[in-house]
Amino acid sequence: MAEESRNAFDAIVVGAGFAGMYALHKLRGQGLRVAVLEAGTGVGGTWFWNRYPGARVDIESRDYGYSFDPELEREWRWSERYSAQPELLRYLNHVADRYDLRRDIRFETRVTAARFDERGARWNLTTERGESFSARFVVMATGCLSEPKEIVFPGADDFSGEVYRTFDYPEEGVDFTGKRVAVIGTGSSGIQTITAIAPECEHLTVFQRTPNYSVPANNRPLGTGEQREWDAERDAYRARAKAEPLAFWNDPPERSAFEVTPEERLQEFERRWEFGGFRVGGPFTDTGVDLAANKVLADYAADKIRSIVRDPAIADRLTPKTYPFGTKRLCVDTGYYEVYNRDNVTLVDLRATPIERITATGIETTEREYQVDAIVYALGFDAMTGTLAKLDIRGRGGLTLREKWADGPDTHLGLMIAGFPNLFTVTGPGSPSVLTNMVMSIEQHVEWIAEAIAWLDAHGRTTIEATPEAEAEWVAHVAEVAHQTLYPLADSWYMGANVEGKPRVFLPYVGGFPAYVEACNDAAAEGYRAFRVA
Ligand code: N01
Repeated sequence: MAEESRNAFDAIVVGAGFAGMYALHKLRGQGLRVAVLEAGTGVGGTWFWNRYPGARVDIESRDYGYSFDPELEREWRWSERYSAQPELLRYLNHVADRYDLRRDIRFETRVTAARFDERGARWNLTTERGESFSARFVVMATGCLSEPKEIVFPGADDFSGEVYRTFDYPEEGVDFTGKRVAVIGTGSSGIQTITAIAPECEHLTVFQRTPNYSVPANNRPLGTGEQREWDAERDAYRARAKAEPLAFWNDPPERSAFEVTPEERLQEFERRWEFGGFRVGGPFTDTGVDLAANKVLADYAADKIRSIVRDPAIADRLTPKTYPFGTKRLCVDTGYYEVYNRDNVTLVDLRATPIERITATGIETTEREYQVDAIVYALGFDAMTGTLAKLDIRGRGGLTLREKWADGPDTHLGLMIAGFPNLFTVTGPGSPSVLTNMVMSIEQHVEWIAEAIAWLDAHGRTTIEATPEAEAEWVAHVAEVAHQTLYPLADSWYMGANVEGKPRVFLPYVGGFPAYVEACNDAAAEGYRAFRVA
């Protein structure tokens, strides 16, 4: 068979993480000829790449697994309340085996370009190795946090020691015993890395530009009894979770912070802190939308930092002051602040003393040089749009996605883009994605996409794409609901503010999972009127 027909598919899925794996399973089950193109050597997406020490999910294991097959849920046993990266990767490999996914996944196949051929109504894809593929449908399952930020420090290439990035940390791990190590960046990846490696380094120097709020995970082993109880109530639990804005049960607040006495407020904060995780972030109905309510929560968190960190000057440096609580992604930790009570850990405040350059032997700030043997960069990602904009994706008239999104990512429902027919994005900008349980959002997207494809075929249609009008309306709605919250006040990756030159646009949809699902279901129920179907 010629390469042309061998590599011609009904649908090509890009990426073999949670989203791509389910898209393959779902579309293949619908009778389509599907291939998944994956840059890595294995399945797992985020959990394949991010193997840094301490990497662990921040949503409880009970929620962070597929729900599409109750049998899969019943047969898998998580060992901890919050799963660590190796266990998540084992789970995803188990899923790949259980549904025989690997036979349709091409590993080490990095897509570099996708062009829409208007006459043939097909997408032509090219890979880094120069292979060509074509398909009627393309499902971009490329993840929200998959394009790491560049290392921009002058002299970075001159460093003669070891260099690591949290994003593509060595699979075999690194032994830092007896070494002086620097970590730059204190987001979730930095915080988990710092907590994990501090005890083993001879000395650890943390370079912090903006402190993050971090709350305890209160992680613990899970008993089989507990998991059997979950099995019994599984259907009701999943239904309840999907009715929540975050698509997981987060003990939603019922009262305003000012409807209760200060003592009751403190009690509620403490109850949530003891429980751990994201529940700390939503104790009252108004902490996410009202600055005064937010401040009482921020003050409580600052007190907690002061109560843990013995040196008041370090505690102060670790306390966020430039944005409301929860408007940057909350970190969920296991002993993070305690790290700063160790004698072998130094915290450098880069706002006070910025990095001037990396030297052959260390990191030079405006104050002094820190000699280190290894640097771990935890600088974050060009989130939600970076991976897609980096690819050479061309739709109708040769328009590139990069050009189309120059002022911000326009999509309808985070699923489709006007001018890019039959190209679907899973958890794209404008979808709730990173503000929800990603796995539930992924399942909902994949199911919507599969249904749209089935509808097209059943109605003898060839292409579907968002209309510019529907797209403009959705983009305005996404911005409107974001601006009803405090989120836009932070220079976060949610706002695109962590990447120089990126438009300042709130990227995910904050209106909540149920409202979003309703919008998607309505779009399908009304015969895809908000889409151009041909
Ligand atoms: O990235 P980040 P991340 N000079 O962008 C600093 C998910 N996740 O990989 O805030 C100096 O949060 C930057 O400083 P600033 C989760 O959704 C989940 O840690 O820009 N510093 C910041 O401190 C998370 O939110 C899990 O001032 C620079 C850090 O680098 C998302 O992934 C675990 C700098 C980047 O933090 C991203 O997290 C890990 C510079 N030039 C990740 N550039 C869990 O499930 C950047 N920084 C628990």
